[in-house]
Amino acid sequence: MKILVTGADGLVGNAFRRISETYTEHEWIFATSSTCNLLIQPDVYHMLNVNRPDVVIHLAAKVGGLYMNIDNNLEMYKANVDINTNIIEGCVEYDIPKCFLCLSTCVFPDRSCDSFTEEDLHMGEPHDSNNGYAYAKRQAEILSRMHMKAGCATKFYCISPTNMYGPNDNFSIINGHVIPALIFKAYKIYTSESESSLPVIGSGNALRQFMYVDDLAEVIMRLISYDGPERHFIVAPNTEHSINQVAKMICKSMKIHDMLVHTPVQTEGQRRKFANANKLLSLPCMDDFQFTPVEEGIQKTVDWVKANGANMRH
Ligand code: GFB
Repeated sequence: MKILVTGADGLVGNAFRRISETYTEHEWIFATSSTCNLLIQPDVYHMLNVNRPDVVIHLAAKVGGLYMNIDNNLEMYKANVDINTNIIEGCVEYDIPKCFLCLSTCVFPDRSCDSFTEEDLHMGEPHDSNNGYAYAKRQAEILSRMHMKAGCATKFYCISPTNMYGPNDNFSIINGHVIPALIFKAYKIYTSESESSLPVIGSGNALRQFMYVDDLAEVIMRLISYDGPERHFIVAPNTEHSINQVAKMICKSMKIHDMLVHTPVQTEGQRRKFANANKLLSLPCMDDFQFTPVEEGIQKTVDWVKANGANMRH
């Protein structure tokens, strides 16, 4: 198959560059912001028309952690609606057989009491800290579903991963997600050989399901030949960790003092957002699949940072 990956310079995009070395039977096209500006519709149409892939894995997005979203909800909404609409309309225009759209578990209704499944996607307001990003991702699910109802040739699948981390992440302390941000802070302590404590924003009691990014690439490759009736899959391990627990794991992996200092903050976002991935995990193609334990994923990421510290995005 000819597989076109958008957002190929990002966290998940680089995981597909790695996994392409295993899935050599496919022809891979890696699209980045420098090869195609997804905000410009004619450029997107040209890319799809020239390449005519069998599958589009659409990963590109304007994305960031809690504190980036809070201050940029309008931009996050507008940019992601435009990017997703151009890709979806382009796939329909050129009858691209399959397209995987990457959503996120943060787009689901803000319900920290119990868990949610794919069917809950539109059943309530998302958390206000990231409603721009959330509604833009929900729009992609709606637009693709309506095109399929209208009889387009493209089969669209929505993939909702939980919080991810790994090599090639955005390690920005301001815009990054919690694990890369904490790893960057720990790396600065490690390189300065100081005894300082690791700064954690807020109480650190929020709970999250964390997934090592290569696991998502493996899951999507297992779904690439899926031909069943389902169109939306949550991808998440059934385990939750508090921010304080992962902060301690980061200190251990970085071999620095595991003392944390908590900085007071306006909001810590959602206290919990437990996503139920049983629909995916019940598929035969997932029989022998194991998620990477968080301790192991964090160690791999810390080792990557120690080896690539100078070039990492931050
Ligand atoms: O990963 P994160 O930025 O995003 O934050 P969300 C997770 C939790 O970590 C919050 C706490 O409770 C933060 O208060 N935290 C502690 C920190 N220290 C830090 C730090 O140094 N940096 C950051 N960033 N957090 C995002 C959504 O929500 O989830 C995005 O805003 C995206 O749209 C992503 O979908 C998956 O998990 O709260």
